Formats: sequence, C-alpha cells, structure tokens
Amino acid sequence: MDSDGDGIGDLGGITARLDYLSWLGIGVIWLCPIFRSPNDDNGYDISDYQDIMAEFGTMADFDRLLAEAHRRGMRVILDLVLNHTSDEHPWFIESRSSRDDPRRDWYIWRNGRRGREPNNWASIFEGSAWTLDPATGQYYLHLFSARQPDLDWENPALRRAMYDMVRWWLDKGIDGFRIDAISHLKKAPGLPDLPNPHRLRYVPSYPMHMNRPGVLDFVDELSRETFRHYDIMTVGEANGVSPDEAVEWVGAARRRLSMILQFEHWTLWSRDPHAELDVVAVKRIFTRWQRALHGRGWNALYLENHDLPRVLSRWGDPRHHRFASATALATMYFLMEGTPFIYQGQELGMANTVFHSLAEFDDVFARNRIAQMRAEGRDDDHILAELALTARDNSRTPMPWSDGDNAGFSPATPWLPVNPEYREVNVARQRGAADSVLHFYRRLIALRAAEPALIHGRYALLLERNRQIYAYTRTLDGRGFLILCNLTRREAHYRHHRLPLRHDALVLANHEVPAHPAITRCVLRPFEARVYRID
Ligand code: TEU
Repeated sequence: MDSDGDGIGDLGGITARLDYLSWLGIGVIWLCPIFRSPNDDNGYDISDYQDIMAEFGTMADFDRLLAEAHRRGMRVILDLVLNHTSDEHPWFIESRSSRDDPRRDWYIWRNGRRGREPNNWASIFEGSAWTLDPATGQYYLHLFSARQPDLDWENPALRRAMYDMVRWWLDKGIDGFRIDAISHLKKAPGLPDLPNPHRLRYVPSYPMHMNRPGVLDFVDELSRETFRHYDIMTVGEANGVSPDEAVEWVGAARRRLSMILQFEHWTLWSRDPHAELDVVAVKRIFTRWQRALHGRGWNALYLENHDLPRVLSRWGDPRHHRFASATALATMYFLMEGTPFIYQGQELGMANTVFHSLAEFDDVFARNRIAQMRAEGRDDDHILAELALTARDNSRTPMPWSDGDNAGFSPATPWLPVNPEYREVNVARQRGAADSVLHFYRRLIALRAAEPALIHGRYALLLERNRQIYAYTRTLDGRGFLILCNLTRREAHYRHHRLPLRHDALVLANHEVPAHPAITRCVLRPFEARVYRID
C-alpha cells in the first residue's frame, strides 16, 4: 500500500492496513527487505543495514509500524540478507578500492585465469558468478546479480560486524528474522571448477555453495551470538537442506533456528512449468517433512512467496475454478504441522499477471534471462511466453485493495503494473462477500488457532497412492481432524473404511455438502476440500 502517492508501497501504507491483517487473523508479518538499497534486486542488495530505503519511508515510520503492530498483538520479522551486500555498501566500496584495503577480504576476490573468470561457476541469476573490477584487476564473486557481491563468511571480523547489526535490530524490539539464502554462506574450499561434461560456458554452481559441510557452524555461531538471547522467531531460507538434515537446523535440541523454508515442493513445480501437478509427489514431499520434524522441530509451511509465480496459475484453475482451487490448495497446506505463511494476495486467490511486452519486467533475474535468451537467438514472443509462466514479477504486482484506480494501491501509476483482474479480485469486494477466498482463509486461520490438534497433533497421510486426493489426519490423544482435498479438475472418489465421516462433524468445506449419514466413501467434486472432526 502506497501512503505518499509515489506509486511505491511503503511502511506508512502497511501501517494503514494493519487493521486488515488483524481482521484476517495474521500473527506475524514478514517484511521483505526494507533497508537502504539501490534496488537492483528488490532490496535484496543492501547498502545500509541500519537505515530504511528512502522510497519506503524513515526509521520513524518503521518504529511506528512496529509499535502499531504490537498494539494489535501482531509481530514483525525482517529479512536478514547475510550472504551479500549491495555493491554500493561502504564495505564493498572500501573493499574494491585497493588490493590491500583492510576490507579487501570481507568479500571474495580472485585473480582471473588466462584472461577468464577464476572458475566456471554460473550465477543463480544467469551468466558468470564473477565480475572483473578493472581498477584492481581482480574478479569478485556474486552468486546472485553482479550488484550483489558475496561476503566472505570465513572472515571473523565480517561475522562480528553482522552479529552487531543483528543485535541492534533485536534490541530495537523486532520479533525475529527471515534469513535470506542462509544455506549459501559456505563456499567449497578453494572454489574449484565444476565438472563440465556438456561444455557449458558457465556451470550451475549449487553443489559448490549450497548446504556445504560447515555451513551449520556459521548458523550455530550466529544463533549463539545473537538469536538465542532473545524471545524471537527465526526462519532460514534453506535451499538444499533435506528433511533428514533439517533437525540439525531447527531441532529443539540444537537451538539454532525456529524453522526453515524448504525448497523440495518448489523444485517440483519450477522444474518443468508445463508439466501437470504430480499429486503423489507433492504428498510424498510434504509427508517426509511432516514426519521428520514431528516432536523434534517445526516446519514452515508455504505455497507462495515473492520468488515464485502464483500457485493458482500452476496448480489451480483460475479460469474455471478460482474459488475452489484456491481454497483447496489453501486447505491442503494450512492444516499441517508448522507455521503457515501466506504471501500477499494469495488470500484473494490471485493468479499470475499478464505481461504485454518484455519491457514490463522489473526483476533483475527476468532481465538477465531476457538478455540470455536473446543471446541464444530466441525471439521475443518465445521469451514472453516462458516468463509469463516463470517470472517472479508475476506475484510482485501491487496488492489489489479495491476496484478503484490502480486497484486502490496508489493514486499514482504503480511501480509494477497492477494485475488486470483486480476489478474482480480485490480486498474490498471479497471482504463484502462471505463466500470469497478471503473469508475462507480467515476461517482457516481461526480454525487452526482454536484447535490444539491442528497445532500439535500428529500428521498421518491417507491414500498415499491416490493421484487426485490429498487426505491426511491431525490427531492429538486419538481425536482431531481429517483433511480431504481433491487437487484436480476431475471428480475424485474418496474411500476409507476405518474413518466414518459424519455430516455434523464437518467443520469446513469449499462446496455445499448436503446432509449425509455416516459415510466411508464419497465423491469429491473438482477441487473440493472438506475438513471433518474425527474421534
Ligand atoms: O532468494 C535466494 C534463493 O532463492 C536461493 O537461495 C535459491 O537457492 C535459488 O534462487 C533457487 O533457484 C533470496 C530472495 O528470496 C530473493 O528474492 C533474492 O533475489 C535472493 O535471495 C538474493 O538475495
């Protein structure tokens, strides 16, 4: 929400909408980076960790937001970007100033090899992971954009500076952090070349910097020096960590992090944007995480975030079944064990946006991909079609508050075009309609909050091999809930002889369910979801 009319959402705008979040039932607000930044990667390139991005407001605006959130019983967590800074951060400006600058080894500088980069690693955002700095004749490492140089976490002075900054925010009274790219802090010793059987120019470099041995030592020290001394929540963005390893990251015994964001279900749908949803695989992935952490740690549950296209466009059917598919997906993940996250607009059932030209993309990753695909000779229509499915900008469009100008987001033209479906899909309209996706989310949140079995109960998967239905129970001392979700656009036949379902025990449903006797089977309509109480 834009509060000062410049077309960019800001802290004052969020404060103005706290009553909405409170009405919805939100407990914690995670803010993507709000720090001073030249904004090469939507604020994930920070030039001052202890100041606010000018477009978003001032530190006084932040203090007010925090106080107002607390007054309503909500918490605020910030995004902690530890792996890299902006190239405009004073540390990097000093570091690049000469080879013997005291901050030189706060970043990762290497000599080139035979006039090329120090190794063959690709950046996660396309191209080489190295950029030559002509002034000193060396290359610096950047796993993300060239304007996001990687910090050298092997350097104890750098780590201490980070801990000071973290404690400064925690002393201010924030309620925790989502920690960006935390599994990338440790790089393979010696930064060796990757095998290159396909003779690529640059090789996808994850094996050399994602979840490497030793990364937990960094997490451990970080937690010991900072988090553990505060009553806060921490969520690590931990690509590459498996369910079996997760207990080392979030297990109660280790006291490192509260939760991690895992990537396995994301990978399932980013790998091939055209493939149909593999319901059995989704169940397998979530179930492994549920089992691995029950009684030992805690899950972070999510379907969407600012790095993903809208889940509805991928797994749902916004054209024919917007309400049913949005609510079935919501029911599916929301009642598992863990803390459910909702990405802005997901609670309205927003779908991907419509891009008319390549010039509309703002995201640095999209811009790099466009350049890369053009260099490979693809035509613009082809590139547009691919980005329409995969681009991160799909989910970053302004929040649609109403059907007014610019979706009620701002009086000015917004920084990213509003999703054209805002006239139908917006907060004002859905708040006024009891049968909306928004009201369904609100009921789901209230249900979960009121039922200990949905928070602490044991998860058990039913119908493991069924290719349409995700069915699971959550039980505490033998009582609890059965969650049934048909994740396809076809009717699905549910049957389970040991669990009779009573109509008067139906607590939530996204289709009208006529009164029925105790049943052990039923037909679920397209994207039908039901939650029954069981005992
Ligand atoms: O994303 C980091 C991130 O997604 C990687 O950890 C991940 O391994 C990879 O992208 C998978 O393809 C975070 C932010 O969420 C993102 O918005 C930023 O662009 C990125 O860090 C750089 O800070």
